[in-house]
Amino acid sequence: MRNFQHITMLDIMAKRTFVIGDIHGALRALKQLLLKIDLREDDKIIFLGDYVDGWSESAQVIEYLIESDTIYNCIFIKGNHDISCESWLNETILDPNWKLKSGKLTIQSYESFSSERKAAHLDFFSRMKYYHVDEYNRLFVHGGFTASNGPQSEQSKNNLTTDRTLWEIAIMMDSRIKKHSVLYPKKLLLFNEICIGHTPTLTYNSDLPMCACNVWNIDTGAGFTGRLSALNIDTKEILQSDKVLFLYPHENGRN
Ligand SMILES: [Mn+2]
Repeated sequence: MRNFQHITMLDIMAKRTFVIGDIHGALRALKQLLLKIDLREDDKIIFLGDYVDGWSESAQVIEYLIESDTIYNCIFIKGNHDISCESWLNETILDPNWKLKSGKLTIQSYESFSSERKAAHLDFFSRMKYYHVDEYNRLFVHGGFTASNGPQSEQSKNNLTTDRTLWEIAIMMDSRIKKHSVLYPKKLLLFNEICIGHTPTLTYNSDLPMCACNVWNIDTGAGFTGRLSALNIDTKEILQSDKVLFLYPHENGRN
């Protein structure tokens, strides 16, 4: 039988994995959240993408993530907004609207950055993963996937950053339909768990991470009126920043 002290020691020694949702330029929320997590050096952090566009510190968020990567075990998933920012840094703008709308503050945030730092950021964007599957067959992706065989078979990698149908399938499912039922979506069974961002839970009047079937949505609307969230994927403990709009009182974010 394990005594209490033994369990406590195991808890302390357990490696933790946190999944963090869409940041959207909110460096203050990110710093606050990481303090709440009280990170240890052997923790793993999986960031679900959309680091930029929204609040005024997009370039600073990227700089902070590059730094964090040297201290902690981090995995960076690529979001649709990151693709836009990467294209701009690369001088191959795909969407001219980005410069005028969601990218406007992001471009401003780069004003004080040298060309060397911009090149380092471009390199960082280019190294982000479109999806990650861990040793427990858990999938981490920004949007979702449509291919029935899984994200590796997706027609276009960009779909992985923009898809909402995976989440829509999960959330529409009747909770009485269990995994062994023929009605259960086969796609979801490819993975033990799936973590996504991209579709703010604010859409469903919640600023907490949501779970539907085996899909966890951790985009709790930090770019809008919500908070930045972290989910401990093993214990399902949730940590959150303050409402981001209170951290940037003179800004509008993506609202
Ligand atoms: Mn987003």
